[in-house]
Amino acid sequence: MSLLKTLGVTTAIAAMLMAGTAFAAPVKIALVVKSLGNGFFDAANKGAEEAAKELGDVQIIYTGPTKATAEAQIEVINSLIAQKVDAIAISANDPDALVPALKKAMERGITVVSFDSGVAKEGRQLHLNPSGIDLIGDTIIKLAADHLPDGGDVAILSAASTATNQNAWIEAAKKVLPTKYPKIKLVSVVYGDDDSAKSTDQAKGLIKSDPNLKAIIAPTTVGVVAAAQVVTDENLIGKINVTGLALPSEFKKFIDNGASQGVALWNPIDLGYSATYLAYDLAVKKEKAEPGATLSIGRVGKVTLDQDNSAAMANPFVFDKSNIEQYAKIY
Ligand code: RAM
Repeated sequence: MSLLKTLGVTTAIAAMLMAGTAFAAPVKIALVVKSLGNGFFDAANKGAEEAAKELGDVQIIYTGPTKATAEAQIEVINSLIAQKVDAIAISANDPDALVPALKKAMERGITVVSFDSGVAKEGRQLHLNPSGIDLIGDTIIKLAADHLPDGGDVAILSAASTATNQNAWIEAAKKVLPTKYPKIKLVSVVYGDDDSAKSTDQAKGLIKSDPNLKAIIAPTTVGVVAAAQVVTDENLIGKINVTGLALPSEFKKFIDNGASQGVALWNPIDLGYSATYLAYDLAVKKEKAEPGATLSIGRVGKVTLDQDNSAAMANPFVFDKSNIEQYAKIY
């Protein structure tokens, strides 16, 4: 066989193999969450799996650390880089600390998007917020204020002290407090790290330190359950209203027993579905993340990226006695 012919055959085989790889191998998308064992992220993973099924050639790697810290997430990211995943969709425990690891991922050709809790602009291609930050900030205060016509002391039990999303919502809440809710006094903000035991201790501490406390606002699905359990156990139902952001399936019992008058959230399944869809479209180069771009997200519709390549989905829903049962069956 002449050299030319040999080269031709080799090239043809290489091309066939490459085409084979491109079509046969699934697109590996890692859904990296703040911490495992959190029902909110399990629901988001359901949505990710739904998107994967719809897209056809996607493998979801649902992963995250056991504790909601940035250091632990960096380890997860480094291992995903070594595994050569195609995309990472991450909910961040810190906006800045993850940037170097995620930059490294992008330099290796891995698509990086953040969802739920964002990464600073340099560390991701786009960020997907579940809803508008100001709207969530206002909603969490309103949920407490609506049941306090005479005002009173409220406290916030948050997730990790570095969590991008909770910190942004708390800032937004503080902004509207003096003008929209002048009779509501925010006495303290504490952090339970999305850890059930720590959140329980923090809720107990809030109650102990302020005998006039009227509401605990926990903008975290983990913290809100812990706080409502403490209020129930300490026979404070009717005295302290627990509110914030809660997963209906986990929280229904506290609406039923009166520890809470109502909570809010968005659909976490849709959030995971959308994050996966966007990560896929960027990874296969179907879409480009740039300011002003309108991106399709399957059955959820479309989002438009702002100047920071961020987008927000729908308004939060409020759950109370009238509707929680119906939502608790879904997520
Ligand atoms: C917890 C997490 C998550 C947040 C929800 C509301 O599960 O902190 O990031 O979006 O609460």
